[in-house]
Amino acid sequence: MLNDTICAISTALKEGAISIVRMSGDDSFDIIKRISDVRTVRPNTIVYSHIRKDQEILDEVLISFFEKGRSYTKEDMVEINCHGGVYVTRSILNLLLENGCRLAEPGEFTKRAYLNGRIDLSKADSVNDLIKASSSLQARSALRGMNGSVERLIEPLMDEMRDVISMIEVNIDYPEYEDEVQMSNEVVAPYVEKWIHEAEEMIDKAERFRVVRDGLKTVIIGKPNVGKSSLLNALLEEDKAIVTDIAGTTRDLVEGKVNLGNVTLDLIDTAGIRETSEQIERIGIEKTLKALDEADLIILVIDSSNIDEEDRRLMETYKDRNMVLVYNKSDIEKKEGIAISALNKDISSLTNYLNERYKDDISLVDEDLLNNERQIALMKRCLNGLKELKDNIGTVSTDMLVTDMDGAYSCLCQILGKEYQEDLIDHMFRNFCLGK
Ligand SMILES: Nc1nc2c(ncn2[C@@H]2O[C@H](COP(=O)(O)OP(=O)(O)OP(=O)(O)O)[C@@H](O)[C@H]2O)c(=O)[nH]1
Ligand SMILES: [Mg+2]
Repeated sequence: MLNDTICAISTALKEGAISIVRMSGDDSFDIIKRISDVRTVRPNTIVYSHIRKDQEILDEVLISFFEKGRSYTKEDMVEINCHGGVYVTRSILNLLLENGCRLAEPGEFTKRAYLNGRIDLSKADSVNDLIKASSSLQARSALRGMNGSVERLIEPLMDEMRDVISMIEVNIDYPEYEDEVQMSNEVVAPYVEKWIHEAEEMIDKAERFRVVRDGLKTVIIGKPNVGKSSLLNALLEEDKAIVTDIAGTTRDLVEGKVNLGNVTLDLIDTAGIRETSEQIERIGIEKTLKALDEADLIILVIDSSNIDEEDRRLMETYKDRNMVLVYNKSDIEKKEGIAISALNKDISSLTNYLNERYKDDISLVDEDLLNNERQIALMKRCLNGLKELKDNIGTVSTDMLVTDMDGAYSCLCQILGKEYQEDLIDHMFRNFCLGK
């Protein structure tokens, strides 16, 4: 299906100054000549023209021509900048369809860019991430990905693994070549240690950064009436949750998203935790506990004017989690530590603390990292493979290690969407001039 010519409206389909209709494939230049005033196509130029249906002018447009090999998809491409009305844009698209184009599937232009070797799979991931980005951290990390950060990150590891695999295979296939390095399990072991360490570090950094980039799932907990909902409202700068002086006001989870300069929090305000026989409140408390299971960060609110055993029990229960202790109602009594007055919207000691605490993770935006779930999952598979390899080093012969190594290596290939066998064979023949 790579041979057919595809088309799509590339801009949002709503009223606007301009819209872009795109076409990619071998027939692009022929088709545009049929439906416009263009007679000769000069690649890499933009021309002023008219789109016509049955000789009648449909729109006055600018048309860009991209030649095979130098376009987004690496195929011949045409982009029509038309007036941004829904009717006009759709009519032009229909005209392309009537003249032999097929409607592109979502992501198909980028898929072609990948299949035609213009970008690897990690870059294709990033194109999508950039389109979906809703914060500056997300956009910056996606742009880095489009610039090949994932390849830069894992290529040294891949090179080294490939070298070791090829050397073992050379030992197996050409035992008479005595001048080749002899790969014993003792020689392989330190490499494996190093790879495990590198894979773990890549996963750790990627996960830390993903949390700050996509928003920390932050659950506000505490006894009833300590000011949890007041804190949520102060952070969101709106009266989202109901606040009263009645203990047990919040029963359901109340959610909101806030960007505190650098850190983005996905906030959940919860029902105050206490023993209760009241049915609705009890369901609320169960929901609180469930939200806590999935939290990246817990904000435990304490009323500094009224600390008791129950507060201490909560501190003890969550002390091993990623938890921040916040002393609220500092207007009544001020404690050492992160002291705020949610009532007075005086919460800067908390927001400053959070920005400082996640500074290092945020600064990872300037490093080459794995960017998404897919890539991290593959790196974890690679890591598991390497750990098995490490376990096997003591028990199997060196040539048997190649199978585990192959498995781990192929996960890295998949991150970039490369064919494992081809990649390995290319490398072998490049590096070992066996001459036979
Ligand atoms: N003085 C003072 N009062 C506060 C402060 N924060 C909250 N309050 C008051 O404390 C009471 C309870 O506040 P909420 O925000 O509803 O407390 P909560 O923890 O959400 O309570 P539940 O939903 O019942 O668990 C209200 O009367 C608030 O006005 C504060 O910083 N100072
Ligand atoms: Mg509340």
